[in-house]
Formats: sequence, C-alpha cells, structure tokens
Amino acid sequence: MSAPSVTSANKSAAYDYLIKLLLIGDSGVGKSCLLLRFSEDSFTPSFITTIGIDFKIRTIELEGKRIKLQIWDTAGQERFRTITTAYYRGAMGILLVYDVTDEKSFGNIRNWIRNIEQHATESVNKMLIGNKCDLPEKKVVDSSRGKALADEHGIKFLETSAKNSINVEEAFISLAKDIKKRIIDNKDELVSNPQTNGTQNLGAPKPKTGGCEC
Ligand SMILES: Nc1nc2c(ncn2[C@@H]2O[C@H](COP(=O)(O)OP(=O)(O)OP(=O)(O)O)[C@@H](O)[C@H]2O)c(=O)[nH]1
Ligand SMILES: [Mg+2]
Repeated sequence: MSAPSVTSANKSAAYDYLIKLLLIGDSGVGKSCLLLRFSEDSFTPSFITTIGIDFKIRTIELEGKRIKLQIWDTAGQERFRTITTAYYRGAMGILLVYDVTDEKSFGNIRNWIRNIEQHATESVNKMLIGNKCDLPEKKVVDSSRGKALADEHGIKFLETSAKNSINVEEAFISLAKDIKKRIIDNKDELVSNPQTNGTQNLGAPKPKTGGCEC
C-alpha cells in the first residue's frame, strides 16, 4: 500500500488567505475565457456559454503570503440571473467585464453596477475590464470611454485580451492586492487559514477541506 503523498490537512495549509472574486457582464464578453487564461493559461475560440455558475482556483503569492483565489464565473444570460445574483454577497472583489467590440455590453455595465449596489456588500472592490482588445479593427468602445466610466465610479480600469494574454494577470492580481490591503487594514472578513503558522486568524469561518483544493 502506498502512502498518500499529500494529506488533506497539508493541502488546506498551503495558503494563508482565501479571497473570493466574481466575474460578471453580458453573455459572450469573455468572462470564462479570462478565467481560463488566468487559471490554466489557455484559450479556446469556441463559445460554450456558462450555465448558471462555475468556479476555478488559483493560488498566488503576494508580499510573502499565499493567497488562494476562488473565482466565481457567472452566466451572463438573463435566464440565470436569480442564481448568479445569489453569489454577489460572498464576493470580496468583482470584475465587471464588457467587450470592446460590443457597444451594448458596455452600455449594460451601468445595469451590472446597479446589480452590485443591490446585491453585493458595500465595501466590495470592483474593477472594470474591457476585453477583446486584440481586435482593434472591430473596436467600437474607445479606451477613453472605459476609463471615464471607471473614474465616474472610482474604480480601476484595464483593457484585456484573454486570447492574446494581455493584462489578464494584471487584472486579477491588482484586484487581489486591493482586497488584501482593504481587508487586512480593516481586519474583518478575510478568511485566514488557521492551519498556517504565524497567520492572524481574523475570525472568519474555517475554509472547507477536500473537493476543490487545487
Ligand atoms: N478575439 C477574442 N475573442 C475572445 C476573447 N475572450 C473571449 N473571446 C471569445 O468570445 C466568446 C465568448 O467567450 P466566453 O468566455 O465564453 O464568454 P462569457 O462572457 O463567459 O459568456 P457567458 O458564459 O454566456 O456569460 C468565445 O467565442 C471566445 O473565444 C478575447 O480576448 N479575444
Ligand atoms: Mg461563461
């Protein structure tokens, strides 16, 4: 009988903090592709629309701490709205995604912001993402308009390409950094891993072990 190489206790101790992020925006803007690029560094040109909700995990290191990012990918389609809005409350950060080649998806960002105001916690960190910047010939939403909308709401803005891997790391990591700063300063909702030596337990629930420990 061979001994297990990694116990579940060891696995759960492999990070110091858990940060929960959420991707929202119209169907087809590239939310799932952004997440696939960030979590597995891959891209697929075929469109497989998300049914309800999905998530992926990636652990990063920030200032000497291992941060486990649990990233929830919502379906943009209207028919899943009840399911997807139920996930807003648990999010510490939200990426609002539009497609730079699709005017309507940009116009709808105001509706998505309203949804956040109604369903997320007030302090949630937000970031505006204009995806598909690898298609300059099809671009209809000028960068200055994205920047102006983000400034209006006091949030960060980046144009990305899941296809060509432009600014994808930057977007997720910049948002994670802002959340780490906000929550460690306020010492409220950040989920610390009680099995990691030397990490403050900030009083949040112990993360589950097994199943999705990647
Ligand atoms: N050119 C280009 N195409 C992209 C990019 N990101 C996504 N796409 C394409 O856009 C289509 C939709 O991408 P998805 O990631 O499935 O869109 P989504 O926002 O998750 O859509 P829903 O799950 O329906 O909400 C797919 O055909 C992708 O290949 C990008 O950065 N550049
Ligand atoms: Mg999707």
